[in-house]
Amino acid sequence: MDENSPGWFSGNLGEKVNFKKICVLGLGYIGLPTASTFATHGISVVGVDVNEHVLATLRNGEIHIQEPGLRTVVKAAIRSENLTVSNQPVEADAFIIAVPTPFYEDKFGETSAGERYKLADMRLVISAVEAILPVLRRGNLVVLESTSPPRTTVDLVAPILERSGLKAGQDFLLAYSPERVLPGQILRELIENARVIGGTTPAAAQAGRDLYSVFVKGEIVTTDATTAEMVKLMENTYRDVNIAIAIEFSRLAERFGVNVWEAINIANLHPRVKILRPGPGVGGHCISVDPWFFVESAPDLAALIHTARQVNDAQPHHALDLVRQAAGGSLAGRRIAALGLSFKEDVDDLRESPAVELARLMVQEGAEVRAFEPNKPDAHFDGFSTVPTLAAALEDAEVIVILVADSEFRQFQPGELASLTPARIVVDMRGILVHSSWQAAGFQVFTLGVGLAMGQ
Ligand code: SAJ
Repeated sequence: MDENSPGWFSGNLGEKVNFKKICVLGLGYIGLPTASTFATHGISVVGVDVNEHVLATLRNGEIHIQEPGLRTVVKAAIRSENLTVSNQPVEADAFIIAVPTPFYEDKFGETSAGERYKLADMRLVISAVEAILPVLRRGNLVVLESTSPPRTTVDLVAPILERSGLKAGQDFLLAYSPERVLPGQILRELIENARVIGGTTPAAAQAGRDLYSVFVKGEIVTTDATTAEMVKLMENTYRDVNIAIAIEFSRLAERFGVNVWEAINIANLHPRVKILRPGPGVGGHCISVDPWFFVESAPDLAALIHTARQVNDAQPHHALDLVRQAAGGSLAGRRIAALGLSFKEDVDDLRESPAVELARLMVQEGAEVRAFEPNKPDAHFDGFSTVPTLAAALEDAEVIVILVADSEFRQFQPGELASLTPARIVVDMRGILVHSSWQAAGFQVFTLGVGLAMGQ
């Protein structure tokens, strides 16, 4: 449906709304950059979070998450006095909800074929919407940014807000606008990416456009709220399914004695093929979560999406087989340096990280794991510890496992590394090591997706 579709944009779009003051609920990876960017663009912003530690950190001029450039923007926002923080919303022209939507760890749905699927935990969205109720006023705009199952804005958010006695579309404006930024590049993508605003009414979409055009330089596309919700889920599901096929190719390559990395590079020379990269699994708080929202909402229609999730979720176990093989058949008592714990390269985010999962599985098999994550040197887990330096992880290791393609690891010189460790076995889960130079330095190299016929 486009803006000219009959019946959709037939209403009065209203005057251009001039937003002076907004409230951003949830000061995490999306809310904090969003709040700060609005503030540095002259809008008065109250950032709301229920976590007192987060508020105290921000009040002290510090930040609680790592993201390139974020500290500078937050500091500028606070210095300008346009950004203040609070534990509850205040009256404002617009409210942006950017709280997490995880899934339940202990509750599952079941398909008619008896297969389990994960269920979205919407409690943080519900409490954020409820927190707005006492301060919601006629003429306000409320925007949900949290990734959510289709129809959440219409079926979950609107009825809660209407408990105020005000009616969505009539007394206040309600829209859905997903964030689409890539961790590691959030501040640039927030401004430059195209943005979709889905209104529950045309006027709401238009007001959303007025709000985000304060800083968005990419194209702003308006549509209805449920389409915008689906767009977000489609983007991440598309990526998840494509990673699943890359992972399946890597398993096939191992079976057939092929180097999948070479095969992918060659296949990608085809003008209409763009195969992604296999790895130890799919993590983070988006790609490994969002496809479940489709499965949950329509299990009978989402078989391919469900299978892709199962392939990706099983991958740490497959990666474990490779480590076991590299270690000579058993991990019991073996000292393993696990390099990289974050869900992907060059970020500090360990949520849903396949690297953490793989480290846990190695520990369960009796390995002594010393993990080093350059972007988060002080993480703690049951059964294994992180060490603050690469040297500490390597000093008495027998096997080195590279889990994440951090820039630091990409620049490894095998000769230098050999002087830091007695280990002469290295397992590469990301296809970043050049076998010949590592072999020349005395290492035996095992790479995910590289079949044994490649001469290991
Ligand atoms: N991964 C692979 N192989 C690849 C690409 C990724 O194994 O070829 C793995 C990564 O290692 C990681 C996971 O997938 O574990 C996800 O990483 P990612 O870089 O694909 O995506 P995210 O989670 O950092 O960000 C995604 C982005 N969505 C898309 O690219 C469609 C981002 O634009 C979204 O804003 C973000 O999800 C989100 O918040 O939804």
